[in-house]
Amino acid sequence: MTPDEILRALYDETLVGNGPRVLELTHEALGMEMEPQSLLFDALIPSLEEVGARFERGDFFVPEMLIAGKAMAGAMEVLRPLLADTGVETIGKFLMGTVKGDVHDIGKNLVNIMLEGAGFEVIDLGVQVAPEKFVSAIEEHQPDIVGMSAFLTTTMPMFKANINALEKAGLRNDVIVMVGGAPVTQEYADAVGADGYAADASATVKRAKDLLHQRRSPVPA
Ligand code: B12
Repeated sequence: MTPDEILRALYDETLVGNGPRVLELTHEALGMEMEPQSLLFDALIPSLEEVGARFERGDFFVPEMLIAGKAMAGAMEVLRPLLADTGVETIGKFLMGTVKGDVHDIGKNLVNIMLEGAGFEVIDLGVQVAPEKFVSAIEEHQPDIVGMSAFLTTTMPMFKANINALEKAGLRNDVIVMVGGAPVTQEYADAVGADGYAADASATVKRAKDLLHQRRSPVPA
């Protein structure tokens, strides 16, 4: 197969949730020295976008979304070490979780991989993370940045609930809060009082580094 044929097949097989074939194609692509980033951005992510579009049109239902998500997650496990292993020094601690009520974790996991690749130590609290859990994990791990992921318009309000919980626990000024996820916008992030927002994993890395830099070397008054 040519690289273009592999990308096309990865897209198609992810779309129909054929996990074993997606894994095979991923290994085949890496064997041909194709870039892991290309597999992600030229096949796997566009395929999940199409899954979402079909779900919205009523052509796909939850089971189709689920198997497509699983197929992508399988490929990501193979790609993870290649994307994250850059041997760079630790530049900061990032605590990450998907908010309460929300089980979407593929976007969050991708952000984690990129952050690790950029030198962040990432502590992943998983999905359905309640405000109390964010609070206790901040107390335990003392991260520089807390990331909250939400993929549903109905769970986005948890950002505000989490931030309120941090305020109540007296922790709000100790951490930088970043929010993200498919339906989240910069306006929404501003409205809930987050310090940062980013639309994708590479923008998250850049924004996280900028925010950390600002925090560590504040502009003199
Ligand atoms: C796969 C999937 C599922 C899987 C999730 C599997 C998993 N382990 O994650 C399953 C089947 C479980 C699922 C369930 C549901 N889903 Co769903 N799902 C999707 C789908 C198709 C893909 C999501 C995804 O992983 N995308 C791939 C990643 C890479 O997305 P990404 O946005 O590019 O990620 C980047 C950014 O968001 C950002 N980012 C992410 N997190 C963070 C965090 C921080 C801090 C920062 C800075 C940045 C950041 O960086 C990421 C990487 O570049 C989307 C469609 C879509 N277009 O999003 C629907 C979608 C999100 N789901 C939707 C719905 C409605 C549901 C259900 C309610 C369906 C139902 N009736 O049960 C349930 C809810 C379950 C729950 N309580 O959470 C809707 C949400 C609509 C809305 N606006 O609220 C969508 C948009 C589909 C649609 N078009 O209607 N879903």
